[in-house]
Amino acid sequence: MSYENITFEITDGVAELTLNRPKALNSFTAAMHQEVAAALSNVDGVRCLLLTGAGRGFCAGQDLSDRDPDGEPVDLGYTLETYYNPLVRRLRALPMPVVCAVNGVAAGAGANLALACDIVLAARSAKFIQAFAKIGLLPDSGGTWVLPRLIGTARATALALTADPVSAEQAEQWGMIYRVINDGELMAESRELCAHFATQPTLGLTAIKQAMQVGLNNDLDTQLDLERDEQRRLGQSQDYREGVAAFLAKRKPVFKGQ
Ligand code: T3D
Repeated sequence: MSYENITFEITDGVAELTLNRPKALNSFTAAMHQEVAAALSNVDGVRCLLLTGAGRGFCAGQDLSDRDPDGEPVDLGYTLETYYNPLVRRLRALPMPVVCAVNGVAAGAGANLALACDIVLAARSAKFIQAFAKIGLLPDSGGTWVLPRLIGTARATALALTADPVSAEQAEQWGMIYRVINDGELMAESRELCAHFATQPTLGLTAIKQAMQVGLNNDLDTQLDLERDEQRRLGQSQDYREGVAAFLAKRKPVFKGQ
């Protein structure tokens, strides 16, 4: 499939998806949503996904020029149900680590899509803005769920109410993202991390991602049972055998993701 609003390439087990409407800070139109959804349904054999944006921004959320304030009100519940919610669910359910390289401003749904990824790296000049309050909306794309969990209710509520920008450095200090990287090094470091994941035991990485996602909402007994069941399953994998064999033989493991 050819794309007009994104670029999507798979190389050596790493899929790189770039939001590519830089003139509008990669804000989402229905067409871009459809292309992202198509790309994310085409990831068989992929062992890591890298999500980033073209140009100076990562993503400014919904393209507001698609909304006509003088016309009939659009059913925003419909657009969330049709586009944003499935995208958040898909990113979290993908069976491989999803790394987000936030190359510039991430605003509105753009900020929360970044936070839906497993690992968020951000350029030092990037910022995160819960822009919704400025146009009379509330944070969507999982913002009201993920933000309090990452940075606590006090900061999450204040950011949502004020739409204050948060610098990448502040986001790292608060635990909202994993790491800040100098602007010129962001893509090389993000690609290096993804290339590393593509050589790792993918079944185990998927289990880690999924256990972490449910862990915060489970009680300890439920989570201990889950760890037991997953460890039992992973103990049957080829990659587990390979990891132990390589350790004992003092050689580098060759993981196949099986
Ligand atoms: O509608 C639904 O379906 C419901 C779902 C909603 C989800 C949402 O995401 S709602 C929130 C929508 N997003 C926003 O409210 C953010 C709007 N943008 C901004 O506040 C600012 O652009 C930024 C803070 C992100 C960046 O500011 P700055 O000063 O760095 O850049 P700029 O000059 O404002 O923007 C550069 C260009 O991108 C500019 O176009 P121009 O003048 O050069 O032709 C600007 O209009 C365009 N742009 C930026 N954001 C959007 C956009 N165009 C359309 N939609 C945008 N969201």
